[in-house]
Amino acid sequence: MAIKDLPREELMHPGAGSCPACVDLLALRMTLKALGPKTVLVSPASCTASVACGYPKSPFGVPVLTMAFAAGGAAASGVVAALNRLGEDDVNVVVWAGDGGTYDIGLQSMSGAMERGTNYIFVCYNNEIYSNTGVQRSGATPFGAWTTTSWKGKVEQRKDMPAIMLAHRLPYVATASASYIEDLYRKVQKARTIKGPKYLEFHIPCAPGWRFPMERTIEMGRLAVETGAWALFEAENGKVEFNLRSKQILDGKVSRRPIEEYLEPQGRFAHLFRPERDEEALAGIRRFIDGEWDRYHQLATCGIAVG
Ligand SMILES: Cc1ncc(C[n+]2csc(CCOP(=O)(O)OP(=O)(O)O)c2C)c(N)n1
Ligand code: SF4
Repeated sequence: MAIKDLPREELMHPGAGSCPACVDLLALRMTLKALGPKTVLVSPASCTASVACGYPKSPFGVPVLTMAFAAGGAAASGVVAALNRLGEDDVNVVVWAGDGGTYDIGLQSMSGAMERGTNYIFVCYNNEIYSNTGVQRSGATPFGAWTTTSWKGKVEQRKDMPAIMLAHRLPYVATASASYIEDLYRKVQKARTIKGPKYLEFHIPCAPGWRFPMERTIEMGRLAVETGAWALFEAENGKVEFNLRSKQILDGKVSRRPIEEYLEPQGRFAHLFRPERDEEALAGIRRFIDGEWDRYHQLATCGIAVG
């Protein structure tokens, strides 16, 4: 679907108290367009929750349950159980959590809800940091990135949460990016039609947290995909298919752009380039991304059995 054909109805209204150019809220606005008004949002502590709970100025046109940081999956289980009791079987229940609320503190309640087969969509908007509390590292922060708790650059690699979700044998797992909004919209629409637990993860460049000019936000998301730092794929019943540019890279039709094109414009990686280039760290990042693409080849060939 082209952007001009998206539904006109807005379920997120102007005046939201996020940073200017925040694509977390762009992705959420598009998600609500794809799901429609019969949707309940569960929002664990995060930037989104801060925007949601500024009563009476909440911008959302759907009910929002702001929730304790760790409890996204558990709260969604409760909402789904209540709706079932009421006989309401056409309401979308969506957790909208940051990477902190997904990869780290929210992991056990999300994993439990997935394992119980809860009929809901868990969206991780991954800005690769705890942004709401001032840019701390998370399990999704990439190697080498500056944060206030990794001020010499993070020394660990990020977790692979989509793979952890694939190992839960979910009927639908997909990654997307706020910079490829039609693809993101399509994946939300697909998740809506599938019964059971669905996991979506959206790549969300964050200008203040990653330290780049806000007008480059969409470009930064595209560079992540074009350099292979972020991959777009979806897995229905364990069968993995890569999408758009990521598919072209996987099929060998285009090459990945040099990773430096993505890293260098971001202040969080400035120490890798100035006062002089840290060739060892950059080579480590290149090796890691190469390894990720070797695994993507295997995933696309073998998939994950669901049963
Ligand atoms: C148990 C608990 N610890 C810490 C906090 C403080 N806190 C609120 S939001 C937040 C960061 C959330 O990070 P993330 O989930 O990545 O979302 P983002 O802020 O990036 O939108 C933290 C640490 C909290 N609310 N509850
Ligand atoms: S800190 Fe980042 S994720 Fe949070 S509101 Fe600002 S731009 Fe959005």
